[in-house]
Amino acid sequence: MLIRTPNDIPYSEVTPRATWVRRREFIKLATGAVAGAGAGLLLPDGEALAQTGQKLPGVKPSPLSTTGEKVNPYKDITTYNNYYEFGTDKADPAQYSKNFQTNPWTLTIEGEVAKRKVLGYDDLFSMAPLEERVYRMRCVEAWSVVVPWAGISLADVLKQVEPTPKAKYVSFETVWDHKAMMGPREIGIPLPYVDGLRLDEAMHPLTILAVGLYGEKLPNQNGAPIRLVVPWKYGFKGVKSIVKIKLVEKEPPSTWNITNPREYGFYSNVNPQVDHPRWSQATERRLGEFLRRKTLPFNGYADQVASLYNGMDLRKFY
Ligand SMILES: Nc1nc2c(c(=O)[nH]1)N[C@H]1C(S)=C(S)[C@@H](COP(=O)(O)O)O[C@H]1N2
Ligand SMILES: [Mo]
Repeated sequence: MLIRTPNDIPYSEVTPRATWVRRREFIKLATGAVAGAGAGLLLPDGEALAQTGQKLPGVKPSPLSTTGEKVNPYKDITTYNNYYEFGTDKADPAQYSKNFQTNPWTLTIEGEVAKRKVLGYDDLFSMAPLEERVYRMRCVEAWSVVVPWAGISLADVLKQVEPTPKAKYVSFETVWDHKAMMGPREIGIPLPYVDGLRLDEAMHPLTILAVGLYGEKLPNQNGAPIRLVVPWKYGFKGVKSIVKIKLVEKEPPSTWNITNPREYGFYSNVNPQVDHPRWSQATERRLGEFLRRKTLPFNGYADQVASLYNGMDLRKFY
């Protein structure tokens, strides 16, 4: 069984955190019941390890990380993307987002809040501790990926703007950079890309604003410099490159719901029992794997989040 390849060495020197995640998973496997040829797959291949080199200092591991699953290689996470503003093929965002400028960046948090804030990129790091959250991510198109995000708790950020009693929902808006991005007619969805959460979903401890992955700043194709991550919902709720967060009274619009309301609802919780009108949601293909996996209710986070939806008919509120 191959444990270490020469390619591991430069990688471990660049990003010790990511290596730690990988090694932890390896140890678990090597000492557990699972063994055999499959174990070699746990280590991403050397090709996968080229990173941006923009290390994020002080990323602390979080107990809210998903354990017991192989983290996908950097290459899977950064070359198979949905970011329609840069093209609708999975390889487009990595290729066409290179000229997108994310520095300087301004994030405005406004609406039903006592303390409206206009934040620069660096201000984010003073709002809440930067944590590594390893999450399973499930796209509505039935593929999934495990990502070691670096991010901050959205709840910590929202508490600081002091939502008013009228605030019931939170809306998120992507930048629309006409110079670097395509237009609505070319990609078939209205822009800027928007989506939202109920306030209690936004305040849930699993919900984060991600600024990095594998211990480094987010690559443009993954939503640099800041994007939403809600691991129990379909991936499209994860608004990328956010410029505005607005607390509002009524359920905010969502790009996919506007585009096709029959296929995409507001809640979009991962639910293997409610099929997409054009395909089953019962199983998924994990990037890098051949056999399909069963999709779990709430993407495996039911213990933490199912109570948010007590008494709701999740077929109606899809
Ligand atoms: N602005 C914007 N955000 C977006 C999208 C998009 O096209 N534009 N695609 C969504 C979809 S469908 C998914 S699955 C995730 C993909 O995130 P990833 O590329 O980091 O895996 O981003 C979501 N956020
Ligand atoms: Mo998606």
